[in-house]
Amino acid sequence: MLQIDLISIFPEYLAPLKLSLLGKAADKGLLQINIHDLRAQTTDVHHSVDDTPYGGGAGMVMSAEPWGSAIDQMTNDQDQVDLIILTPAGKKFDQKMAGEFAIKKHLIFACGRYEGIDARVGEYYGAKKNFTLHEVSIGDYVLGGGEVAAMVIIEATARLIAGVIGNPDSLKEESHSISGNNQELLVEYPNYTKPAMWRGLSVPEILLSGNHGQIAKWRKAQAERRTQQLKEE
Ligand code: JD8
Repeated sequence: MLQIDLISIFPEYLAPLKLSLLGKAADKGLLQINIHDLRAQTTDVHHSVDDTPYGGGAGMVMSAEPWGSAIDQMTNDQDQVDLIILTPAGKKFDQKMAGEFAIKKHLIFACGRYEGIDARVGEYYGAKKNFTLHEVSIGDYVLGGGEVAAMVIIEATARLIAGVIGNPDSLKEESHSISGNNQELLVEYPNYTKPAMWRGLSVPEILLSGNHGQIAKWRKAQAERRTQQLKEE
């Protein structure tokens, strides 16, 4: 069972993780999602979590402590932990990384705000033998914090866990998971459903033919065409 812990100063932002597919998966005991308020780990009367940056500059940086006590509280020196610090300067998340996270035992997501988290938090846990540190970004645009990124990663990861999505076959033919001629990952082919005619638009004849061999060939060709098109854009 995959244990997922998330730490944030806006825990309510992460509440959607308890809904629908992930909520049901947690009910089925396929994964466990725990959401933690960083301020619960602060000891000062103002529950402060940030301070001015050494070396000057705009904005505030998140202090290393309470992150230390928050992470220590949910880990020990034995059990393997994968600590994911979200940052726009991180390694780009993709389907391959989702597959790697889906077979882990314990994922901790550090969802920062302000200008980010004091870099020594990653340095400290990156040096611990039972920790693997992942500094991850979901894309080349700037968000206000790590919460949304963590939810994207958890949605993409959790649905790869056996039993989370109803029909595992649908995983096989998904974007970024079907391979083309030279094993390159393809995006999905276009899908259609009833009615056969909608606002004057018809469904490609081949899909109504019942000829599954020809349909599979057509779908692969569509996936390759769209993949190539995206490359040229
Ligand atoms: C974590 C604080 C905000 C970022 C000053 C705006 C991921 N793909 C992504 N884009 N942005 C993030 C991200 C942004 C974050 C934090 C992740 C913590 N911020 C900062 C630097 C500029 N503000 C992200 N994953």
